[in-house]
Amino acid sequence: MDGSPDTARKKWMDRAMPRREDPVLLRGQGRFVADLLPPGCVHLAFLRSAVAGVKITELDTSDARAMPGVLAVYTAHDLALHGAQAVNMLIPDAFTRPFDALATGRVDAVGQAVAAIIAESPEAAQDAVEAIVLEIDDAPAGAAPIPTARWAGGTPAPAALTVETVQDHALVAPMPLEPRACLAEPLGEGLRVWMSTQTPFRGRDDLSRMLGLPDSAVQVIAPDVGGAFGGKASIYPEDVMVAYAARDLGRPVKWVASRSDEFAAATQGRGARVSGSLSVDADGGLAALTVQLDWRLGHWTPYSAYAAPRNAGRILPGPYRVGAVRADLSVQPTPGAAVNIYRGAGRPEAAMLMERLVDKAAHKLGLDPLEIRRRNVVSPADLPGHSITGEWRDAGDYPALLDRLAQVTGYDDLRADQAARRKAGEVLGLGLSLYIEPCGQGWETAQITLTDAGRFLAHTGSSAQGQGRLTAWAQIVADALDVSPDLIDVAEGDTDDLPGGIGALASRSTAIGGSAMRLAAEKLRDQLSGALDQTSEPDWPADARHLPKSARTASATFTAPHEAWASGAALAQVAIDRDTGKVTVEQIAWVDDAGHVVNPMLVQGQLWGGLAQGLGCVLSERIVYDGDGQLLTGSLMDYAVPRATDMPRAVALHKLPTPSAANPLGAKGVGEAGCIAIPPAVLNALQDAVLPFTDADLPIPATPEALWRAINFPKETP
Ligand code: SMO
Repeated sequence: MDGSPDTARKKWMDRAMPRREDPVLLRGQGRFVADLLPPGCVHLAFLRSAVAGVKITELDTSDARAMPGVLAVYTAHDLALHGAQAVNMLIPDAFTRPFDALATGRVDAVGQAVAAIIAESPEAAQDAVEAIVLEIDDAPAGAAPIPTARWAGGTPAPAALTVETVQDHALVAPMPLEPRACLAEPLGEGLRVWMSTQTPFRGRDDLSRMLGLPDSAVQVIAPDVGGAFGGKASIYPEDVMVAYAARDLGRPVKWVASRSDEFAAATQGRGARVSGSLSVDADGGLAALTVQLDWRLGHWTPYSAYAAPRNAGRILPGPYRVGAVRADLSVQPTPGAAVNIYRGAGRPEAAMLMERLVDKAAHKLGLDPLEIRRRNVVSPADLPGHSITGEWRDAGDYPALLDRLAQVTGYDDLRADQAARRKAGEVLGLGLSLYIEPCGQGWETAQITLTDAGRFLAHTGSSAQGQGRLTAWAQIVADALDVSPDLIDVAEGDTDDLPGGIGALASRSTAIGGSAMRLAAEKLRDQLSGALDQTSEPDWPADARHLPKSARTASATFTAPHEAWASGAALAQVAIDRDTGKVTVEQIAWVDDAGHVVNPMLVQGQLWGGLAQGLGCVLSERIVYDGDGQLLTGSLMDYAVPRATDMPRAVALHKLPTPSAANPLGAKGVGEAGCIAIPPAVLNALQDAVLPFTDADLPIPATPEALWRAINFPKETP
């Protein structure tokens, strides 16, 4: 990036305009934060703690300050910050634990930043990190679980038996392809900050507050962002440090995380212990559900820390009718990285619990898993409507999802086939899941302008991280304006373009961001057609570009009256190698209700991506800390993300759309569906596969070792 910040920004904007005449997919025009280097830019490196649960007894930076190329060294004592980052208190009785930009007195997590070095090159900064003297003493911190919330409703019905399970979800890493990065440039009285984030406006609000600047003095731009999955939904200590140093030194400051930094210091997902008991009557009718959700939160609370536990609690009992529900939540600060939303955000935990409990009840009663679900699903006649705990739920047809799944898979034949292959010695399982998925609440903004050139420039307050969102929004705008999508340019990710916005998370981008786009487009269409001379047939939209500028821009904010709730059903067929425990996912069949679909190809991409991450959660991914808070899975050598060879042999995606009653598009969310649908279907299939050996609960993830033990040493399986 050459030239002044303004030239750089103009280049970025020019590049953001699609070049549709060029069909080549790899154009080398991606611009991520790591690709940007304004003149005079200096580089920031952190000294990160290698241990946790300690107090700092000595922190000597004098040698580091004297190293060649070093411009500044910061410790907590050198910082003067105002206030703390915001936390969305979705659980009102919960606690907040704001982060320290640099560790203050003690260290609670491996990877926590203790000092920051600014140098002329990234290498010089890193070299100087080695010259800092850090002495520590053991000071373990213990924090008890804090009971915070309860969701309850109904009256228990008479029951014949009760099944129970305890699910310890492994912590997992969101693992976007692009690690976090931040670049802050002094600009006038304030800052321009390039950040790899899902939520540029929240970044602006947090940074301006913590730096003591007005909102208007901080511009945040999220350029190309290479994935996020919830891991870039909150501002981080590193972002604040970068912005602070840029202000302090009056120079552009850049920091790019390594993969190791991300393992230790990016937010993680899941990690909760979910215990449940379900009583059923002799016909398999669900009588009562009691759940304990124990959520670990890591050492600081990101903005959406409470979104996941709240989702898990409030969506129980999932798509089923039950006599009574009671779910209690406790939250707990834990040594280790902060725990935040990760693709699915609490919905996977709720689905995993219900789907296992329902299967266990079916097994006890000698019912087929499909049959017990059919007997208990909420009727479409009751939707939209309120759940037993008072949640508004969108239109949907859960029985039809099950029927379609049974039909497209030839379910009865699959069961017969399984019996035959089992007789021949194979370890084979079939598993079902049925899920619901609330998809984001609140508002989003949009603004559309007809340019002098006769093209429409659409700004969204939402953002994009590689999902192809620009294409979907262009389609929505084109549809409302009745023009070709080729005439629409979409811009996102720059807080100077709109007064406010939220971003891309909670599967809300089409339902809420898209609805805002549609409202703005309808408004612009009415404005333009009202201003056009109607005496002759106008050439639309070409004639409209000659209208006064004021008539050529329209803005809208869409506030969703309700969340859109998606739903779906999935079937997994798995085979386990009895000598190695290796799992082959032979097929996934999946019927998804994402409501009105704007772009089927993008939806398919979301389903596939979520499926892959869902497989990771149930089969292989786990962050492990030892008893001292030491991170044992700090690299991709120790942390097993699924690879191409782990993908299912066959995947069949089917749609059964019921339009949402919560927005004018009728759209629901789909981005997180794979992480909700796939893990319970696969875990149920694995439990079904090992049933000839043991009915003990498998761990999450169910690794090859755990499966091998279940098959070969079933009595020793806990
Ligand atoms: S886990 Mo998402 O980015 O709401």
